[in-house]
Amino acid sequence: MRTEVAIIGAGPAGLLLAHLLAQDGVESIVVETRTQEYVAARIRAGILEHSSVELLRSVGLGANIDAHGDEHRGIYLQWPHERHHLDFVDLVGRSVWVYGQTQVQADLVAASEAAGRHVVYGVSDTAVHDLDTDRPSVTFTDADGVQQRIEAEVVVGCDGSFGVSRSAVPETVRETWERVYPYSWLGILADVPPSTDELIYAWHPDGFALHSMRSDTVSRFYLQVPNGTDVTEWSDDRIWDGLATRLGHDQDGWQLTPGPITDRSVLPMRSFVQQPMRHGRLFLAGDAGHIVPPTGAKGLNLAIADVALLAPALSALLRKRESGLADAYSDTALRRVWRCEHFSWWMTSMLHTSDDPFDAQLQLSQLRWVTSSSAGASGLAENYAGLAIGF
Ligand code: RFL
Ligand code: PHB
Repeated sequence: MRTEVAIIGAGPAGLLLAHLLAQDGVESIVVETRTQEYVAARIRAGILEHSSVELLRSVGLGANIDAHGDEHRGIYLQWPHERHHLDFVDLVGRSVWVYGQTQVQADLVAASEAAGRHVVYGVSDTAVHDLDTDRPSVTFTDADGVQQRIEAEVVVGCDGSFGVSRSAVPETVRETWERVYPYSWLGILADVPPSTDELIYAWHPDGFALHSMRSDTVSRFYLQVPNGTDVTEWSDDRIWDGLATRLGHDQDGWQLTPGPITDRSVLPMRSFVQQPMRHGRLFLAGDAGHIVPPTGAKGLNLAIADVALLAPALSALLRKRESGLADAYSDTALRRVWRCEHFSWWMTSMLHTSDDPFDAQLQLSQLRWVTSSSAGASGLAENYAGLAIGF
């Protein structure tokens, strides 16, 4: 096979990149290890930043967000006996949208199919070659067991945190940073209307809890749990009791309504960055280049921001033979990546409890400051609602 851009990974980064390139008339082929059904069913992120929504709307992917998404002015931050609303629209003039990654993925697949784009699902043994030349290639075994090769001008690794692209950058060139957190999230999806109008991020001596949502009838919750937690240790009753305690059921008349749990899983949390995000004719985008803990809701938004920068850079490189934007891509993307890395680490550190009582006092002091000072609140709001793409 021959194409201009070979894209590894059909998650949000890969499919959105293919969509943006096609708008500039640049051809691509996407290869994906999983089946289309598996990718479509994965339950992950839930919040779109202001800039992500603007970008998706500007490229014809906003209709379902406008019809089914839920615009939120802000979030609640709470600790025992106190709940405070931060209104991002008042603070920084930007809102966020509740619109699940599953829905984003479905919109991208629908657009990809409508345009007849080439996505190869169910591949194995993906490998990249000749990255130092202007004829790089990707090889893989297709679902029928046949060896395939895609010859391209550029290869983009959108293959997430367990992909192969990132390790194709030679060790002598790449630098990596990592932080592994001493806790995980137990996440559940429940068929019950949300008990809140906007997300609640709760600090509690028993551990962090988050009340999120997917729609008027589906709620999403997370509980801080120790690393290595076996999901079967958490019965439905234990989950709802833990959420009720941490989220403040019966405090000031607030009630948490439980319901049938339809999905549950444990997510480990880490921060990771690899730089540069380009080596020769290989570019990295999304989780392939960086990972954030989910507390700041940044993972999906960073993936969108990366490809929004990368698509015009590749169009200029391939259409006009201008390399300026492509040469600047890694540095430009990494400025925003590191800002989001810091914000995600900061939100995580402020809200997750440890065994050290000194930490708890620092966290409560920080929470009181963020919810009572307009400077503190605006800092959180600006980062949460999201910085401009290209920041
Ligand atoms: P994705 O979505 O992981 O897509 C990468 C795709 O590449 C495929 N792949 C390969 N394909 C071909 N050859 C190979 N060798 C391949 N290796 C991998 C994979 O099958 C996959 O389809 O990365 P992308 O596109 O960069 O998008 C990033 C976001 O998905 C990610 O940042 C967020 O979902 C992170 N994340 C969350 N972020 C939030 O903001 N809030 C959340 O609640 C939240 N929950 C999560 C998450 C990530 C999770 N992962 C990765 C384990 C929950 C989970 C479970
Ligand atoms: C979610 O709804 O899955 C979600 C929302 C906010 C976060 C993380 C996850 O910070």
